[in-house]
Amino acid sequence: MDVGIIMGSQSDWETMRHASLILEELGIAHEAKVVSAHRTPKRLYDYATGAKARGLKVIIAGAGGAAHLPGMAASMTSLPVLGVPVESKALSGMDSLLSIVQMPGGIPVGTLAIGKAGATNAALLAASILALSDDALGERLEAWRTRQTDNVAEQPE
Ligand code: RP5
Repeated sequence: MDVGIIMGSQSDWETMRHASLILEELGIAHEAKVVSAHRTPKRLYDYATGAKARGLKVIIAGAGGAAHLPGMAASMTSLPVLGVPVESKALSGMDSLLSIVQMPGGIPVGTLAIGKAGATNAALLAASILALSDDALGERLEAWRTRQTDNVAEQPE
């Protein structure tokens, strides 16, 4: 398992499934789990402290509101942690974004855009990281990017 996707709630899956879809397309082994910093802190501790030993190479963490999951995961592992701010009902994800991006110096979280775009890009960034030591994946990633370019029509209709 190369990539672990974790999210603060079942309700985050609608956003985080887009990360899973991209990883699937690129043939990257991954898992997805609900791990809440607030509601299941022991699950988070066990997940983050055990991630490296289990062979995970990148963690993608999505949460909304007071979104402490990515930062707390990053505090317990030196694996790269990519944070996805989930669009919240009350503040449209601004709360999620600011609480994920404003980490203190020393504990990095690579923070992506709010919502679907962030989940998609977290998976693509994870792929780029993994491709540094996996040429075949690098080729699949290049092919994915080429297909995307080829799919942009010159005319709007
Ligand atoms: C956060 O609170 C979760 O990451 C989710 O985005 C948000 C709402 O969770 P639910 O009330 O839908 O479970 O912890």
